[in-house]
Amino acid sequence: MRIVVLTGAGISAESGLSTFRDEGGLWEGHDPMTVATPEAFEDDPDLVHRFYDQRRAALGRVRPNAAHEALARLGKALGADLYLVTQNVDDLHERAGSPHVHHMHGRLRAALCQACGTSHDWHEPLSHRPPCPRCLRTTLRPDVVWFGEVPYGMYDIHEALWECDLFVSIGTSGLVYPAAAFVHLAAGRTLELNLEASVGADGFDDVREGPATEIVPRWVDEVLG
Ligand code: BJW
Repeated sequence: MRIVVLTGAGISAESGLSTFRDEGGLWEGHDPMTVATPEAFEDDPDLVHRFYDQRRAALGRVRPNAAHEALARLGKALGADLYLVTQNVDDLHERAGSPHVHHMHGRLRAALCQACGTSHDWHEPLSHRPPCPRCLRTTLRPDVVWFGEVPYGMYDIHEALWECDLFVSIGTSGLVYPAAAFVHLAAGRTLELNLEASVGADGFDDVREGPATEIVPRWVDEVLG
């Protein structure tokens, strides 16, 4: 059985990382959505760098939870039959042991040089404008996908959706496209796992509600029999 799993901020919530739109999602009094745009970066790069530096630093203080671990178990059992795509820029799937993770909205632990286009693994702050290790210009930005930019690897995702027997969406509000439309592109059955049904829940064949650390391991156990 070929399965595509899409994850969103809700899967990392119980690890201690804030979601974007749930209560308490404010950052320094800003709606996080207002800093996740190229225009915000152009207008106030210090503010945007600070936002991402804080989130990158927070990764060192959190750990994968039972939901990430269950998906890693599924990935090891299914091999190429599991396509795991995440909107999250954290690295908790990798740290839980998932063999392949497609980060459609980029990664916090990567910096993209706007001058030479190179993406570098990056664990340090960017606020102090370090030089690009390749071209030495001080033009690094977080290698994440902001509104108005094209998510990474869309062709591969579409291909996986067209060929899947099951599409499972975990912990995402269904408010951000193109991820919100994946349910309509999936060839197979569709299942939503969320703390509470999302705005797009009507588009799924089945919906299960509850915290990810409970409902994801339960679903994985069912799949693995
Ligand atoms: C739990 C839980 C627990 C909590 N257990 N669950 C069509 C129609 C309308 C608009 C558009 C459209 N197509 C494109 C657009 C424009 C735009 C868009 O979608 N705008 C909307 C606001 C309307 N989209 C874009 O600009 C995208 N680009 C694009 O479309 O390019 C064109 C193109 C596409 C494809 C091919 C060719 C061309 C880019 C979108 C980039 C989004 N970037 C961000 C920031 C990334 C960097 C960063 O992290 O800072 O991505 S925004 C932010 O939202 C982030 C997230 O990945 C994304 C989704 O958020 P998510 O994960 O759903 O989090 P929340 O907070 O919204 O929800 C949390 C959920 O968890 C809730 O449901 C809770 O219930 C649940 N939960 N605790 C289980 N314990």
